[in-house]
Amino acid sequence: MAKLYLLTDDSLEPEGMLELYGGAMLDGLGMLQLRVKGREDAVFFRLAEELAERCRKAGVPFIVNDRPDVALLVGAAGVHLGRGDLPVAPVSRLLPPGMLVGRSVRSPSQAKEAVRDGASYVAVGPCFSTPVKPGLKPVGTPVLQETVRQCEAPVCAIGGITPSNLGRVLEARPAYVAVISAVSRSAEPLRAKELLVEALRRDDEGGR
Ligand code: TZP
Ligand code: MG
Repeated sequence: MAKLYLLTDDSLEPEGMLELYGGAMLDGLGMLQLRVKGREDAVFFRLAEELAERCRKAGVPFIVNDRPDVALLVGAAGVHLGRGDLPVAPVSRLLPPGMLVGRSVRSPSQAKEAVRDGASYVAVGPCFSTPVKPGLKPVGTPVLQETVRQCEAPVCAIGGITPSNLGRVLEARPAYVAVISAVSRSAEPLRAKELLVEALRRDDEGGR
């Protein structure tokens, strides 16, 4: 069954972020990623520490975006590295065995390279155009499908995923479906998350 991988919306203020993601939002998630841009390290660290603790209590793996040092310091389940971040190989040598290293990719060949370098999962996207990364050309679901087919590690679909295109995403059988705005910019974020979790469960039951 595909699991919901929720990323924090970096347009929120730190307090709003804790409030939105630190409670009932964690129920039913496959993973939570702290994604923060342009904040002081002290602010990033405090958010990471707090969300790591809340995820531990909720039993949700907690991933820190961009920063292996912060992931290590707060005892996160792993780190996610984008195309412009540190390379996968040295980071996976640095982190203790069992800590996850995720990598963003745009093609099956990038996915296979990331896994060779030690990535634990790859995130393919953006699958569709997204307000979060407006300059990035979507890769489309055929690339997602091909990556799932060729890559040995779990594949996460990301970018512009909404309830209305979720069906097309799930046809590719990703291990994770990642979203930001489908939850955070919905009128009822908690309800939007619940509906996504429910849709993933229904898809799983339909497929068995
Ligand atoms: N990486 C690729 S697309 C994306 C990231 C962080 C943005 C995902 O946000 P949304 O709102 O689910 O499109
Ligand atoms: Mg990054």
